[in-house]
Amino acid sequence: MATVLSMKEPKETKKIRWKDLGLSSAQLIDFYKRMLLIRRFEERAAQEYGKSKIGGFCHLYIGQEAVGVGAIEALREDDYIFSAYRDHGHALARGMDPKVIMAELFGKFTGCSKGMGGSMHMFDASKNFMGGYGIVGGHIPLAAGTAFGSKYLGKDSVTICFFGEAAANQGVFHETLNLAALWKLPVVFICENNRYGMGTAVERAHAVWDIYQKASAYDMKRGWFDGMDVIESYRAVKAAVDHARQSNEPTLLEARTYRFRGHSMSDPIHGHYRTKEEVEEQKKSDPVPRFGEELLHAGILTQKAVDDMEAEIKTIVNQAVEFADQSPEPPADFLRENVYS
Ligand SMILES: Cc1ncc(C[n+]2csc(CCOP(=O)(O)OP(=O)(O)O)c2C)c(N)n1
Ligand SMILES: [Mg+2]
Repeated sequence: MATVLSMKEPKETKKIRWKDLGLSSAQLIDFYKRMLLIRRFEERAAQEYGKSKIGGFCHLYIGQEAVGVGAIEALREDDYIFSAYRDHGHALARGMDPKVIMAELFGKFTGCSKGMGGSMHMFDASKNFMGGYGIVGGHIPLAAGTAFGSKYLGKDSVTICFFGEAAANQGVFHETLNLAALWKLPVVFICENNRYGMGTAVERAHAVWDIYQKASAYDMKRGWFDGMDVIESYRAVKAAVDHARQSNEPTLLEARTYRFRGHSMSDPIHGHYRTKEEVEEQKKSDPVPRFGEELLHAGILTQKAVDDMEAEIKTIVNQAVEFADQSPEPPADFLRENVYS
């Protein structure tokens, strides 16, 4: 039997820390703050779900924050972002208003999709945040669409597209990679390999466990990075985005990450598909405290600054919940809006 895929392997990549990337202290603090905001926002969303303030599907991004923050920080404002259904973190990383995101979760009219979309349908055209999709892999060709549009119009904006590793087994993933390589589209595909598609482990579903190698069939640039490390995420995505901008060439990146919560709010944290010990082991690499400790150690953050940040974020999240709670439901006649026939 083949060896079981380990999150810790391969480890040979030399870590390039921020000094090599020209990041300022303010940017590094912003990375941490965004990850912390996502973490606290989603912890609160889980509580509100428990109180039935949020209904329907709700997939948390807890554990994967470093991927979204590192990747989105590598973008310009005119670049496009596509996400799947674990999208609150990406929306917050892009700077969407936490109030509007929470209101969407609550199904309120003040939400970014007027309360008609819910957790899986975050959207903000003003930030080129193109959603939020519930069909596994369904959004991957849409990302090729905006990339094609940029190239066709002679603009140098790049599209990035997040999806899970299970989506890389969908036919549409392969069809899109083929066209993106053939047509040389400025798109970076970011596969967030959190090791499970619902309760199915990578090694039970994929013939090739190094997801990034699937791009070799299309002679596409490819690579993997430590998705539990925000600096590594930034470094890898920045390089791929810069390359796409300069050469119109796509890249497939595999972020090796881990989801700490259940697949969705209706699922248990470990279920029968993974052990409590495995989850605890992975939490030793929790991207949020890991980076916080690094910044404290480097003297970029002080404990007082961290405490102040926690307090500020608590207020932001409280205000988001208050706003969502007090907002109106969509009016009944709005049901007919955006319906084709
Ligand atoms: C086309 C399609 N098939 C099945 C489902 C049901 N489903 C929802 S999430 C999911 C697993 C996807 O896992 P992955 O792509 O690894 O993303 P993750 O949830 O780990 O972020 C499945 C099978 C779906 N939403 N769409
Ligand atoms: Mg997965």
